[in-house]
Amino acid sequence: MSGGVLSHPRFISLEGGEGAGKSTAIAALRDALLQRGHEVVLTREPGGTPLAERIRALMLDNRDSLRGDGGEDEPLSAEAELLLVFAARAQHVRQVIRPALQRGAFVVSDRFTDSSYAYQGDGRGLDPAWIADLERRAVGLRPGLTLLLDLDVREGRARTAGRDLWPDRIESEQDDFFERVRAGFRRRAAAEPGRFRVVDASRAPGEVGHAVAVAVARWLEEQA
Ligand code: Z5A
Repeated sequence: MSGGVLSHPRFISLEGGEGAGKSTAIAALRDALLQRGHEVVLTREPGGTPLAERIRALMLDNRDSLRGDGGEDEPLSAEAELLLVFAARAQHVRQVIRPALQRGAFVVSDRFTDSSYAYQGDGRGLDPAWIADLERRAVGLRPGLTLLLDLDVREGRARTAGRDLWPDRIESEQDDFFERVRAGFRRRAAAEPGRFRVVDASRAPGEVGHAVAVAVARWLEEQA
């Protein structure tokens, strides 16, 4: 327990910047757990439930979901963005994550609250004390293990360049935003070495997957 937030040993998150390879690495992580006979629930944030996925679409859509009736743009404020990701998370934790943990499954989430500290805190400049308060009141749960896939910002963006016809609201940010996000993730990892494992994501996908599987295997041994 840390400040009213419970750390759960079967709850694992993957974090990192755009193009870090989380979707690819998550398969290696799932396989490492399945090989040991565990039930694994893969999920993602923002999202993971039908309602939370609708909130995700609202938060990330750059095109028309935020237009008023007259067709005028209505920019989403940083504050509203933060509250939307926490609304989605509150729902996700209660509908999916806690029930799965309670029945003994491992839950692997592509992003969790560390992303809010990095993107809304370091990226948008919102007060981390407010984020901590939301984490405590609306979530109350933290992963026991967080794998941070660390990658040079330009390299990550080069990997995803041209992927989407319309980049989403976050993808449309400039490099300096993503540099602040990366620095925020690295600072959190350095401050919590017991929870974080930093993986060099510049290597080939197979090597990154192997590093993730090894990190999880070691962590499971430490828990035994
Ligand atoms: N967000 C937030 O602001 N606050 C919050 O609290 C939360 C989230 C929870 C989610 O969108 C956005 O929400 C995210 C933060 C924000 N925005 N950003 N940036 P998302 O889930 O769509 O975005 P993402 O998590 O960044 O997804 P991504 O860009 O697809 O990254 P990824 O999952 O880490 O990468 P990937 O899909 O595995 O791979 C991307 C490409 O790189 C693909 O073409 C791969 O073939 C290639 N790849 C992967 N690994 C390698 C290696 N090792 N070498 C070469 N190429 C590779």
